[in-house]
Amino acid sequence: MADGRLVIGTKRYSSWSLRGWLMVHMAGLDVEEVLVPLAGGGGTQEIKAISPNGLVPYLEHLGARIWESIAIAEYCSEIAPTLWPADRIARAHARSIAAEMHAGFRALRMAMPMNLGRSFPGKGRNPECLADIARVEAIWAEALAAHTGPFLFGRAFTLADAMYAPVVTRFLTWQPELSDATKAYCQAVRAHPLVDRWYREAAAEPQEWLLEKYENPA
Ligand SMILES: N[C@@H](CCC(=O)N[C@@H](CS)C(=O)NCC(=O)O)C(=O)O
Repeated sequence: MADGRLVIGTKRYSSWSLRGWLMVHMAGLDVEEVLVPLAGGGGTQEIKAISPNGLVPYLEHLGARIWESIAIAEYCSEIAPTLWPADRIARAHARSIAAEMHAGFRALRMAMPMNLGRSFPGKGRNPECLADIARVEAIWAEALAAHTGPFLFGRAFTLADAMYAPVVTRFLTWQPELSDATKAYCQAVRAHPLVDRWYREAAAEPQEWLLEKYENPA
């Protein structure tokens, strides 16, 4: 029997679920995956009935109940401390940029929602979204330059990379103008075995789960 469960939404669309799922798999937790298809517009009643904040990801593990992806990151790092960088200063940096992702980039998230099955080059751009993209690129450039890649803090895929993985998918879908360093980082994240697995599982989801709002954005 599994040690608990991870509740997530539709893999094609649920960016926060991708974060939690990556973290739980990186930590090697033995949990059952419970996937609730998103209804769209935040109206998934089944999720509201299960999760304390009415949102996914939601983790139950050996008596602990954890919601909010940043809290799931910290819980997973208690089980697997190497998921944050070993160096204190790098770890503080990684936690800071993970927290910045958790708290912000609303314009980017609104203008370029995650859709792993589509490509919308040239669309979704507005000044606020482009400002968010510029800040993401600056964050990534600083970390990549300091730790020489391919991931933000060097050779290991850390919890900071997990927090930004859905941004990578947005960049691949919406294809804004990006630096070469950003594009190389996006390719490294896309090629990570867990990210690739999530993409394959998203592609296998039933047609009935597709939402018009995300398939044909304005
Ligand atoms: N701050 C939350 C955000 C979670 C969130 O917004 N999740 C969305 C899915 S990506 C959700 O559960 N929506 C509920 C719904 O669509 O009914 C976190 O960090 O986990």
